[in-house]
Amino acid sequence: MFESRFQNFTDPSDPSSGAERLAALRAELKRQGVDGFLVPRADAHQNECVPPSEERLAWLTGFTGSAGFAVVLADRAAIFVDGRYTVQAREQVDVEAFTPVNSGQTSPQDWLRENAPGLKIGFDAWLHTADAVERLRKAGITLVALDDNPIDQIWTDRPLPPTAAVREHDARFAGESAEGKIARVQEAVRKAGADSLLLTDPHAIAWLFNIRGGDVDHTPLPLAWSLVPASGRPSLLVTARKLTNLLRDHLSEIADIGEPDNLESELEALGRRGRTVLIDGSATAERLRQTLEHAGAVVKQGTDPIQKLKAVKNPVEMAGAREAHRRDGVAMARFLFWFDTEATRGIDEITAAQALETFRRETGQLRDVSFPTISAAGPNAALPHYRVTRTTNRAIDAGLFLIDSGAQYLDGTTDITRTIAVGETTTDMRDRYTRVLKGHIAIATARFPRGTSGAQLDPFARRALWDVGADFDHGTGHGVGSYLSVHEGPQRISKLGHVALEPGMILSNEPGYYREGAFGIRIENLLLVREAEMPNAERPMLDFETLTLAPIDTRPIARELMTAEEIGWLDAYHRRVVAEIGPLLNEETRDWLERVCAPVGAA
Ligand SMILES: [Mn+2]
Repeated sequence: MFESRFQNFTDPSDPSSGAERLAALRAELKRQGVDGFLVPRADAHQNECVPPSEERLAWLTGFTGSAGFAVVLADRAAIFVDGRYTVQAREQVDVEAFTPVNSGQTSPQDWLRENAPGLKIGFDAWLHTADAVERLRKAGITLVALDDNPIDQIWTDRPLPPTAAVREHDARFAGESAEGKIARVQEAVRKAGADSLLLTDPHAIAWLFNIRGGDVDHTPLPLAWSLVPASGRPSLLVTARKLTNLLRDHLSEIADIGEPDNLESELEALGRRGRTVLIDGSATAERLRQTLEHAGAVVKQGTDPIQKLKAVKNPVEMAGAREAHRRDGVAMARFLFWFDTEATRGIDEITAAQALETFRRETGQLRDVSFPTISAAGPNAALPHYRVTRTTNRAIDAGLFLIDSGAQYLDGTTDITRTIAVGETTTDMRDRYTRVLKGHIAIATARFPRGTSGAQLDPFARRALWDVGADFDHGTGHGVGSYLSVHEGPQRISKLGHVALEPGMILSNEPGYYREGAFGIRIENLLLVREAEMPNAERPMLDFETLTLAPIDTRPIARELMTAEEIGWLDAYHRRVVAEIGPLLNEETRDWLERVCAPVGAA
């Protein structure tokens, strides 16, 4: 009945080939004359999603999480993962071959200092940022850049690099011409005192030139490079076969189009003329920094100015986000109605994920899911980054069911989590559910002076949990792109979110609670920062417009824990959901929506 086009539920790997591949790698390292090798989970663009041809860490170790790092020495090897992935690493990796290490406790450089004093450690300078290499060198590690990545020498069936078609991102979605954006970026380059800006982040390039691609899963990125001079024409280096003649002609009006392989010769040309080139050392490959430096360029390290420009949505993007969320709200309402009807008839996590994707596809506008759906029943929901596979798939039975999902539409990217009561819930579940909801409402209703950072707001989401000695181990919110990545910076609501929130930024609001081995809760809406309407305010104030429109389950609410103001917010939110989504539903679904959105106050 339901199918998935944009996600699969296969078990990605098995640990069995780890030892054999590790032995082959060690032989190759010996041939290249180094004592060890670093294997990051990264490509030359430092993407969160990498194409299959860049999945070297997964190929070598079996580990498929979005962040990880392996160090291979002649007699030992370790895989470093953060707290989110310790369980997954033990399941996916041959722990006899690779010792799992919690990177929150021991960094690769600490481990190397301890286990590899004085050894020559090889690395691929395309895959490590300039900043990361500097940290390792400062820690006293002897690094040797290898021109031929040793893994590529032994990975015989390595997939080819992706060549997905690049498309123009239409002005009616982008809201600003590429020319206008280029002029704004050039101004920032001049302000930074640089002659040229090197762009290696495909998100920035997609935004700047109003193009989108399909080189990685779930984010419409074109893998490409770009150089933006302080004045004159930028260059855009993208594989020719990704462009139609029409798009090439169009882009040629604003940029010099070339092949990605030309990047280093362009950098060398800048170096020969002694130019100052701005790079973001936290995102630019060490290889490119070296190339610039060796060619005689002045390398200026700073932050990529596009991050901030891209984060602040223009009025067209804001209107698009609202439209995308109404459309997504229709799919969510249809899904939640279906779930309420079917949940007691024996469905499982995969069926739920497929059903939701199907309802989204039936909007006729779905380009992709914005990440693999987290469809998690019972104890699986206690893993915040759970991904369902055929092996882990659980039947949905009494308790709490968590579903975190999102969509890519041309006019906007969505990300929503709902936690749904199935049959009976325990007092304990209802208590924690209500505290998570209180945290969600505290963020949604926050008013704050201009200049306030996400770090300052983050505790709002936690207070009701802190009251009972509980907490959750992830940030409260991340930035979201406009038909781009579902995770974008620089703004975020977390302990580390030191960037001031600005009108036009989109953020998620997703407090949670996780009880290992038992259940998990998260309630997530996307928010748009705006100027607050406070006529008597003594300073410029900001607040949030909630973009996401879907019912929040009221059944697991412990009403006695809620204040009148909190109930007032929830009832008003539900009135808005009914008013905006109701007219777009068939009668049966609309009746259901009105029922589940009934005021809690009147219960
Ligand atoms: Mn999210």
